[in-house]
Amino acid sequence: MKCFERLVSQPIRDCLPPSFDPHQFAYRANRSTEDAIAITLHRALSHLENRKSYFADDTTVVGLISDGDEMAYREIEKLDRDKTLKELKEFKPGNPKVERVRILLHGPVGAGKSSIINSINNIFQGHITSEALADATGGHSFTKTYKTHYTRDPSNPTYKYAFVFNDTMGLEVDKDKGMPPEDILLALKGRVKEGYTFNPVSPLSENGPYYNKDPSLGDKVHCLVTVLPIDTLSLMPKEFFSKLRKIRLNASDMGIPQVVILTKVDEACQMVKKDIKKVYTSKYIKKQMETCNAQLGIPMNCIFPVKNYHKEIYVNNEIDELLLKALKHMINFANDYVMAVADKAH
Ligand SMILES: Nc1nc2c(ncn2[C@@H]2O[C@H](COP(=O)(O)OP(=O)(O)OP(=O)(O)O)[C@@H](O)[C@H]2O)c(=O)[nH]1
Ligand SMILES: [Mg+2]
Repeated sequence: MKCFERLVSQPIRDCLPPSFDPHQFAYRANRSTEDAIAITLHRALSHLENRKSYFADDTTVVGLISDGDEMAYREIEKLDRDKTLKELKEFKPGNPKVERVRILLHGPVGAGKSSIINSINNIFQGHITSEALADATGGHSFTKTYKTHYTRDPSNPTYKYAFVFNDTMGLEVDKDKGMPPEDILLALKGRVKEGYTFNPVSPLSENGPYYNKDPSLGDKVHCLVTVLPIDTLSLMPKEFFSKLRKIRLNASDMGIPQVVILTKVDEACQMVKKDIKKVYTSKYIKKQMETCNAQLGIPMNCIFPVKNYHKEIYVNNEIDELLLKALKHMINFANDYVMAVADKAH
């Protein structure tokens, strides 16, 4: 039986399409019966939870549906939305050489990178927008080109606020699929020009027309954001975390601050789905934040769980609050970085 498995298992795995259902465990690398049991238990318990059953356990699986601790693990101080928005609108980088701080989003396919850009834009515009196109079909990355996304003042659309986002193609576990990690490092250094279409089998060439030979401080990235979908984090292979960690270590060597955004909190926890304000009391969400902390080495206070706008047709304060908290930190970190560069120059 073992011999037979060795003979046929790899060829079957090689044929699996990238869009293969993540809950299908057979012939999938690094998946075991334990994962299947954990997911099945979760489904069963979620079902019971919907019928108002109560569990007081604290295991990973039960945590997924638990009502959470009485004590929140992060202060849920009410963010003054209008005051924060005003501060962000009036923000100016602390280094005169930089007109706008640059935030780069990277992460797996379908993690919600483009949706974060849209969601933040929605807050500033006061209505639902689709600046960065998002897609639900899965498989390979929908975003393929390197583009800077500005947020404009709705009362004066020629005025752009002092922060920009760069969206990237989704990363994949397999080599030669998804965004080449080398291109993320080039983007961090400001080497990738606007409009470049990523090529999974070959990183940007130094001699190509989209290679920026002389990047300014403003072209460089000032804060790197790793976007991960919290609902499928436990299915993410170890190799993928290693890939992300390598990128993070390279960014650290360049002194670039980093943030992790965990999207899809509504899909991960029934309690949060019902009431997004409970995000900091969900044991499951806390556990996933700890996984990121352990796997990537990112401190807990740099990890932000959020829910993006995806099906809503109006903006609402509760969704905004989590996104604004994350944005405020990204901008503060990016500003600290550009100010440190200014200090070094003197
Ligand atoms: N429920 C839920 N869905 C989300 C959330 N964020 C994104 N989505 C959905 O997830 C899907 C993928 O989102 P995208 O923003 O296109 O993801 P991406 O990381 O840009 O994906 P690629 O460009 O393909 O790499 C879309 O259908 C979104 O509506 C979230 O917080 N909650
Ligand atoms: Mg995208």
